[in-house]
Amino acid sequence: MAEYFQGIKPIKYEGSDTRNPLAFKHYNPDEVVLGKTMAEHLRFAVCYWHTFKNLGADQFGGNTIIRNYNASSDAMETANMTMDAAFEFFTKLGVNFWCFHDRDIAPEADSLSETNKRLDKLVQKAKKLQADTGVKLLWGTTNAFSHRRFMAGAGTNPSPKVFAYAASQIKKAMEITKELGGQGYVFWGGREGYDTLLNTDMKKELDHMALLLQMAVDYKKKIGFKGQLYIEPKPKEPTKHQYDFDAGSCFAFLQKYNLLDHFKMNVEANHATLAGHDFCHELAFCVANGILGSVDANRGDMLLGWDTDQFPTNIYEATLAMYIILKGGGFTTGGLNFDAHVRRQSIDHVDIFYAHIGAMDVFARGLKSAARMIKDKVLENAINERYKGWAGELGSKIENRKVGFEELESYIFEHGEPELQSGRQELLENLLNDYI
Ligand code: XUL
Ligand code: CO
Repeated sequence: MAEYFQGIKPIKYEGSDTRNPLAFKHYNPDEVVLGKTMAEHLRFAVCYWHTFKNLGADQFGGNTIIRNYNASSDAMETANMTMDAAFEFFTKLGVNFWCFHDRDIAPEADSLSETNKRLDKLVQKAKKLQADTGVKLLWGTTNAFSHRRFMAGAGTNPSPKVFAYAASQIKKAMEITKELGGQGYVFWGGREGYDTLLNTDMKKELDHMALLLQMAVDYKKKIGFKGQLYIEPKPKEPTKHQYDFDAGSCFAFLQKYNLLDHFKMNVEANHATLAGHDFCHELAFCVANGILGSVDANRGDMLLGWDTDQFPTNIYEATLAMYIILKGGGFTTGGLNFDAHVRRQSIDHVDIFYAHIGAMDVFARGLKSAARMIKDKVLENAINERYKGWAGELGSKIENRKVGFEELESYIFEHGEPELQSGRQELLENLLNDYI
């Protein structure tokens, strides 16, 4: 079989002193941290769309990146070569998982049935490559946002015929995700939103979006797909406003439409910042509400207001993120999927290795620091101290609804002004830095 990443050997852990840029300094897959290996904690996944299909085009210019597996004028031959290259990459990098959209792996044909036949060919190939390499599918998904038929949305489209098309595509994508043993299935509502209220029936669109998800839940049961369903929040882009704005609005939506038992969140760092939150806020909200599922690990740029999908490099953020994830019980079906692409000037094949190695090392460092913080109970002790009043008599009376407004008023008349305490933010920031 052709080798696409020639000259690159499997990436090994060499420790923090190595100067080899094609080695891990911190990610040591078999090293045990808090009772599990780093590989089991972090569950790294490579995404197909950015890593193999993104060729550097942006709003102002076309492709800059030339790939040796993208070399055939025959679309199916290119799809086959791309998949061989992808599994070579997963294996050399040493990740255990991958993620894909249906349209990433097989090109669309003139009809849905023809497209599905093409997809089946590539799915059989992926099945064999998964068996040969041991690489597993973290999640599958549908691209129901790129084709012009979806310009006004998929589930939220004003036309029931487009809704039906999206449903058919999701049906097939769920089948192939099951066929490949996928541990999850993601819904990212790429165009499930609006550009102008002047042409939008918002209530109808929200109801229809829920209907599509309810049908997906029914079909999941019908085919016996055991994977976890996820919603991936994003506030805008491509539409002006997306209904899955952030974890909070998704949580409300799932409750309203009785879908909460069936979905968890796939939190993407860059989507969090677009929503005016930070990554850790979204993670903490999900943990607090029992809906953290998986993570799209990437970052935006402080000065650019769009979804730049850059590889994560911020050790501070990765530490706090891993702390929140570990405190939330860690990943079960989910993992850290690098929904990120190299910059358009990073045109060499080796650049996608550098990008992933750096990102994996960042999260490995984050994991190790977070584990030490958990062992030493640094934040836990400080937080317990801050809320300790709630363990006392007054606190437990309030929490157990033993008192109402009148009793609380009498309490204050009797005891007077509450004593105040420092929030200790600066001290805690210093402590966090000590662990990084
Ligand atoms: C888009 C995005 C998607 C989803 C999957 O911003 O993040 O790639 O992760 O459809
Ligand atoms: Co994403």
